[in-house]
Amino acid sequence: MAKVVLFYPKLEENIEEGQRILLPMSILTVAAPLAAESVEVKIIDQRVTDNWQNVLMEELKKEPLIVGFSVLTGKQILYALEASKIVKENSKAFVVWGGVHPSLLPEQTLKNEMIDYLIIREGEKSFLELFRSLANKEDISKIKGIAWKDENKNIYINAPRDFICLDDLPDIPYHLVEMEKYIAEKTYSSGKAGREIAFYTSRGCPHNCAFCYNQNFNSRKWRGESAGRVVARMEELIKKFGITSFNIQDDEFFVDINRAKKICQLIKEKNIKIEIASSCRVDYIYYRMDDIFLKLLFEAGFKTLFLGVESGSPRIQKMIHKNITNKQVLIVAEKLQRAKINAKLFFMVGFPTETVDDIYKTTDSIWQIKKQNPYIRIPPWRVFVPYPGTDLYQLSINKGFKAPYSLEEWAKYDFNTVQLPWIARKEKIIINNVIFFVRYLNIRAKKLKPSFKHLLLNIYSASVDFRWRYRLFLFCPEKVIIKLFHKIFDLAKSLFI
Ligand code: B12
Ligand code: SF4
Repeated sequence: MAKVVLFYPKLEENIEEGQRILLPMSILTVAAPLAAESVEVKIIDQRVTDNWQNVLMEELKKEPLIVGFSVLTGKQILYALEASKIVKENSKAFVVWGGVHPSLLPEQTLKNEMIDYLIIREGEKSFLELFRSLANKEDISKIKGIAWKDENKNIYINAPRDFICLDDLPDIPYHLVEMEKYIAEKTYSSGKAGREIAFYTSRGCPHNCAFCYNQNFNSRKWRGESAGRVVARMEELIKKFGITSFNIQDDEFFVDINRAKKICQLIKEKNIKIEIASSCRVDYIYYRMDDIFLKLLFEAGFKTLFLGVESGSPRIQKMIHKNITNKQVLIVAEKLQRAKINAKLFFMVGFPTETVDDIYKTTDSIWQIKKQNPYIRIPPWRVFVPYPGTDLYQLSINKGFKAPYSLEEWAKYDFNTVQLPWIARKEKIIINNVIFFVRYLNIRAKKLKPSFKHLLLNIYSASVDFRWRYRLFLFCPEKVIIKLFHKIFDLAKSLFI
């Protein structure tokens, strides 16, 4: 029978030693229905495959019917294009792209001559049907959720497919990947030794954040797997791979609060000892979770929650439809502290129309939160990148942002290269300095081993408090010295350890 190769392209040029690599769930789940029908599937994850070109070439010799690629906006397009070119030049296989980027910009993506077909949005059913039709040389014009082009390069986008019921999906064929490559030996939440894996229990999100792909990709529709099945899948991973920690990657795990409660109760009833980290909206904790619920969460293993705060400026919060307030964030931080649940608060900067004053409102809000709970972690701010299909993408264009016009241009697109015309030189300096100094706010939240370096870091981080308290981010001459200091220590470490 015809065979299929599924390729997960790199996301960035270099993968650092010890860097966490998450399961390529997008292609594993697409492989599931094929594997259930005994179709031979080979997964190549470029991030973990040495000599991936040779591996791909070997697979092409076996004449697969399709080579499928999973593609997010940004650098992944570049690597997907490189590998698609190899497929086109060395085989007769059809090249099929799926994932967020092709789903958001199907016409522009399909114009590229390396690509034959696209799967738009969820891929499990559409890809299986496309595979069957191509294998049997049948008509594809009625397959829902795909895009294709004829000999004259006319592009056709078929009718969309309804969302899939997650409980109907076949088991994930973990045997198709080398699981050890995706099991982290430290938990993301507590940093303790363990065996952690990325885990998915739902898709989509009903909220309307103006920068988020959910507005378009999931049409703001949330779909959850039933509690029983979630816990059964956790037990399978614990049994087969010795997993002790689950890093939930759902867009929003807690949309159905009763399901979340049931999952926790099941974990407790079955006496499953695990750690869990997941994202959660601030307002969910504020309105829906009392101390009893948070105690249940903690007891079930939820030791860390990731909260998207994004901005401390009420104007920006409103503009991005975040629907939360700084007061809620403070109360939630306190609630989580009481429940002994760690919180990581995520912020973004560089929104269109954002001013220096808005940025300072965010630094003020971080300072308030840290004063109340120094153990709250604030990862470096992310710089806003306009993604197609979102409200802010259109606003960004209106404000002078030049959108990429081809797939090749999108391939160069990431937060390091995107030029946001509304960020003037002064804002840029402030943003870079805030991103640099945010790590020193976290130092006291870490339990560091005593050492000379950490003594100095502790002393220095105390002085950084001044910057946060008095908004001193424009002129930071000591940054150069600190960077040098870090370099010297890293060099000394590499020479003597
Ligand atoms: C895990 C994750 C990562 C991982 C990488 C993924 C991995 N496997 O290692 C890490 C942490 C490295 C990461 C990095 C980034 N990510 Co990310 N990430 C996610 C996350 C949380 C889960 C992805 C996932 O596995 N989903 C589950 C699978 C089942 O869904 P799926 O991938 O959509 O796949 C389905 C369909 O798309 C389709 N499909 C997908 N691929 C294919 C391939 C074929 C052949 C077929 C037929 C079908 C198909 O079928 C699948 C099943 O139905 C998503 C949000 C989310 N919950 O999905 C964000 C998300 C994908 N990330 C996003 C972003 C923005 C980033 C970053 C750019 C962030 C940043 N500023 O650094 C970076 C860099 C990525 C890049 N382009 O360079 C955006 C994507 C926006 C976009 N336009 O592409 C998302 C949607 C988050 C968001 N809310 O904005 N990310
Ligand atoms: S709550 Fe999170 S997942 Fe939902 S729309 Fe907002 S950013 Fe996206």
